[in-house]
Amino acid sequence: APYEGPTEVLEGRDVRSIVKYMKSKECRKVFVMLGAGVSTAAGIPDFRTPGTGLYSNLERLNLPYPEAVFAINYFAENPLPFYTLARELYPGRFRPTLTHTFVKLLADHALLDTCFTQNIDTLERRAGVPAHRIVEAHGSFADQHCIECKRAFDGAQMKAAIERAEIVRCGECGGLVKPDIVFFGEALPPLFERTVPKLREADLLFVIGTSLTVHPFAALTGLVPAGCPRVLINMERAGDIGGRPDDVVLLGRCDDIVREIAQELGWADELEREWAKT
Ligand code: CNA
Repeated sequence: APYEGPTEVLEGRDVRSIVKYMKSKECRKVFVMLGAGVSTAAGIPDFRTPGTGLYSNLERLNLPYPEAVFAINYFAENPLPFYTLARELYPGRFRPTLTHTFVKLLADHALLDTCFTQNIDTLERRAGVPAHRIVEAHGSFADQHCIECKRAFDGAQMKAAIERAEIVRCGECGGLVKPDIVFFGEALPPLFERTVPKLREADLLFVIGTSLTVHPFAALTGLVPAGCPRVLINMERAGDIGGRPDDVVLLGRCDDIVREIAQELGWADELEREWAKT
C-alpha cells in the first residue's frame, strides 16, 4: 500500500524536492536500475506492454509459452525463436534514448555510483555511461559460449549467423552456441553479485522503465537503506516503490520525466547536446 505519512529525507514527493536533494551534500552516491521501458523509445519493444511488448508478438514464433524464448531447456531443443528475437534486439541497430543520456550526465556530474541494467541492448554504453559504472545484470551480446562444452565462440561469426537467423553450433563438440544473455534459471554474472552490496551505501535510487517482475533483479530496490529516497519513473506502478516515506512515483514516459528533472537541475541544454552526439 502506498505510504501516505510525511517524508523524512525529501521535502516532498516531487521533482523539485528530488533535485534539491540531489544538489545537497547528502546526495553523493546515486544508483540507477533500468529495464526495457528505457529503450522502447529507441524502437526496441519491452516484454510486457500490452499490444507492443514482445510477449504479445511472439505468437509467430510458435512458443509453448512466451518465456520459453529465454528458457535454457527450450533453447536446447529449439534455438530458432531465440535467434529470431536476438536478431531484433542485436546491438548496433538502435540509438540510445534521452534517458540513457540522463544516466551519462549523472556520471559526468560525479553522482553516478552504479547503473544496474536488465537490458541486453548495450545502449547504456552507447550513450557514453562509463563501462565501469554499468552492471549488465542479464548479460549482453558481447560474448557467446557453447552451452555444452562452454567454449567461447567468435563474435563476428555469431553476429553473421544471427543476421541470417541461422543456428550456430560449436566447432568442437557440436553443441549449440548462445550469446551470454542470462536465461531464466541461469546465474547472474559474478559482477552483479559483487556489486550488489554497494547498494547499502546508496543516497538515491532511480528505478526506470521496469515492471520489477524479474528476480533477483527486482529485489535490489529493497537493499538500499531506509534514508535513501527511491524514485520510480515508469508508465505504471511497479514493485514496492511507494511504500517507504521517501519513495517518489513519477508516472509517464521516462524521457519526458528525465527532461523535467534535467531542467530543474539546470542540465537541460547539456542533456540535449549530449543526446544529439549519440
Ligand atoms: P517489462 O516487464 O517489459 O517492463 C517494462 C516496463 O517499462 C513496464 O512497466 C512499462 O510500463 C514500462 N515502460 C515502457 N515504456 C516506457 C516508457 N517509454 N517510459 C517509462 N516506462 C515505460 O521489462 P523489464 O525490463 O522490467 O523486464 C525484465 C526483462 C526484460 C529483462 O530480462 C530484459 O532483459 C528484458 N528485455 C530487454 C530489452 C532490451 O534490452 N531493451 C527488451 C525487451 C526485454
